[in-house]
Amino acid sequence: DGDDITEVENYTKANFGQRNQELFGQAKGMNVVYLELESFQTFLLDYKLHGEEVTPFLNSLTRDKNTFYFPNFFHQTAQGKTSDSEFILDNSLYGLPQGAVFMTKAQNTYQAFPAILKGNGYETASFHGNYRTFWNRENMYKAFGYVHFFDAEFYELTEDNTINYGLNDKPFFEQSMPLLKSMEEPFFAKFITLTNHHPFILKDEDVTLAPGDFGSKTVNHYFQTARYMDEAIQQFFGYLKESGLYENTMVVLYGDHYGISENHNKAMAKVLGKEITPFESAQLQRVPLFIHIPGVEGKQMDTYGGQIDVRPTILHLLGIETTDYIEFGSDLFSEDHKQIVPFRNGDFVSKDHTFVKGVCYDNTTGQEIKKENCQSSNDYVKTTLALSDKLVYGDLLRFYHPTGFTPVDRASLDYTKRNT
Ligand code: GP9
Ligand code: MN
Repeated sequence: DGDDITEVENYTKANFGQRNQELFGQAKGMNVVYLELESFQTFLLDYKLHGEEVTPFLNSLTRDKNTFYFPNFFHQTAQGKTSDSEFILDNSLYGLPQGAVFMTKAQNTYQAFPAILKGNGYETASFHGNYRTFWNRENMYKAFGYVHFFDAEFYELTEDNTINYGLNDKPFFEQSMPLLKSMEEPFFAKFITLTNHHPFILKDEDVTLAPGDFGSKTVNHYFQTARYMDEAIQQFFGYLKESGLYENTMVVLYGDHYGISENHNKAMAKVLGKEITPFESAQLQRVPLFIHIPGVEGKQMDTYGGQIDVRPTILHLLGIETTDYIEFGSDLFSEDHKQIVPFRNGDFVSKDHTFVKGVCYDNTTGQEIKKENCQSSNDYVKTTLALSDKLVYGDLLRFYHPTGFTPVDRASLDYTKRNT
């Protein structure tokens, strides 16, 4: 009820909300493109297979002058996989410990990123080469206020250009361009890639890298589909330039969740040249985050953070105040950003420590240390997850009315056709 939302509000306002004054508004009025990189883990970056870079384009982006690259960024998803990552990014709330929040809590009230941007004059859309019912996206996107959902129905799918869950990334981006160009600027456009998805298969003609030889078919082929995605993204950047949108568009790229599970630890030990201990397993939950803003000087940001922190970070870059919203993450550029990254199961990685299955590790040595070292961070993680869950389970945002926010009118949204 009202008391519960006040408890959550007091907590998030006391803990988060800080900003970096210099970067606030640096991307004001720009288009925003999100590129969700399916199953992409950070270890792929700058990895060499058979002496070759696996992802040359993304590698170059880590050193690009207009890009902030975060090597210590982690996914925080659980059973909801891709949908969890979408939930966390669009709301700065955690997914649920069991099941997928997209499936079970789509009737809740949210004050999500697309709805906030709409209120700031943006046209909003999600683009994806699978059908709108998958992960219950159709219903959850209405709750988030996406005006358009360009799902598989809006693309030409053939036997030849689909694998696995849907349209391959290259034709996906190619066919997305007319839709993107038809949008009113400024726009927010989220593209969810697909090809780099388990079991990581490609048509022969799309293979440009020999498979790995690590004793796991999954791991061996992962490098090939990651290469394909890298090429697709490079092409997309080319399309943005050709269309004239590039200079006025901030592009945010992030990994949704791991691609290689712990079942492949033996192969991963060969890939990385070290044993995959529980400590290393936690480190492997790194996924990349890139924020590319033409005209703004970027750099490598060693800050520890997670998907929960993306929304406040991006809103601040756009010059949009977040103090009226309930958010469980904080601006990655703020001095006060807590460098503690909760995982959904209560484990965490912080700047100094890693806490897995009740054991505290020192990040620099990877050695077990006294549990007390992890105590204060552990308390924080427990509280923050519990309060986020309280909000989601209780549908508490229905009692919360941010100043200047226009609630979403779901009934006006129909993704079977193009909304106007
Ligand atoms: C399906 C795609 C993959 O549309 O987003 O979902 P995942 O299996 O990664 O959760
Ligand atoms: Mn996924």
